[in-house]
Amino acid sequence: MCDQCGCRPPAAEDAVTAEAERPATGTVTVDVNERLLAANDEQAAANRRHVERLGAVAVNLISSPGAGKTSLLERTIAELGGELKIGVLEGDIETERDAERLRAYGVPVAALTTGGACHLDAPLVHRGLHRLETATPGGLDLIFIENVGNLVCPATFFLGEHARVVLLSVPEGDDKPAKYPRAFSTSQLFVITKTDLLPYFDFSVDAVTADARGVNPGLPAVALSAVTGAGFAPWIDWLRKLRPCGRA
Ligand SMILES: Nc1nc2c(ncn2[C@@H]2O[C@H](COP(=O)(O)OP(=O)(O)OP(=O)(O)O)[C@@H](O)[C@H]2O)c(=O)[nH]1
Ligand SMILES: [Mg+2]
Repeated sequence: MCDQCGCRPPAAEDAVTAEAERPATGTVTVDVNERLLAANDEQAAANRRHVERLGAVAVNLISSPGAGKTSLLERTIAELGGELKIGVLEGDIETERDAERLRAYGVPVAALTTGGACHLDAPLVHRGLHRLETATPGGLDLIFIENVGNLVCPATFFLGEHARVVLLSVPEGDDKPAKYPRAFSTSQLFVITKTDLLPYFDFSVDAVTADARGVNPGLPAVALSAVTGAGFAPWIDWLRKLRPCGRA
């Protein structure tokens, strides 16, 4: 799927275990990936300083496709937009559909279209920050980065965010944190979405929270619905408390 982070589809003759995929003779692939990630991390650190110069904090949203990232942002902007100056970097493989949804709420949105890559990287976010800066000369309080829908590769790429939030929706199942541990172990908040659907799915909020804390002990969690607004207050409070990271 992606030629940057090493997640190429295996050739038919490849064995299916990581052990078997390890090169017999050397570490060439690993070295290339390490250099790529080191360059990304360097740009990400610069992004973070850039965000702070704008007076803002940045939040990176990660989930599988359709878990409810854009819906969460729509309702969050509606609730918090009058209090905080919000900007969005909207990541998608193709189309500006999500960016258009959020522009309808009157906030500046820079669409970051990856053209195939399954995650955002720090250089792309850097370009987006300049576009947001041009659109908002007065600065911003809060910058959301909606990552490409994917629970695997985005977890490896630091973008310069002050906080990373992993979303999991009720229809996806409550067994996912241990199966996709990096997304959960590198996040500062776990948001369980679409809780209005709990009556229709065999999904335990307690079990999924315990599973997430198995890979990231003490990880705070909130459970909410962007449709009904249930559970939104703790999420909004968590966002408000982030602000001192970037502002006096
Ligand atoms: N029932 C219910 N549906 C929701 C909720 N939040 C989002 N949805 C629906 O789930 C679908 C996907 O929502 P999006 O917000 O577009 O999801 P996303 O994570 O931004 O998707 P990608 O950007 O494509 O990865 C849409 O049909 C939403 O209406 C929710 O709280 N409850
Ligand atoms: Mg979206």
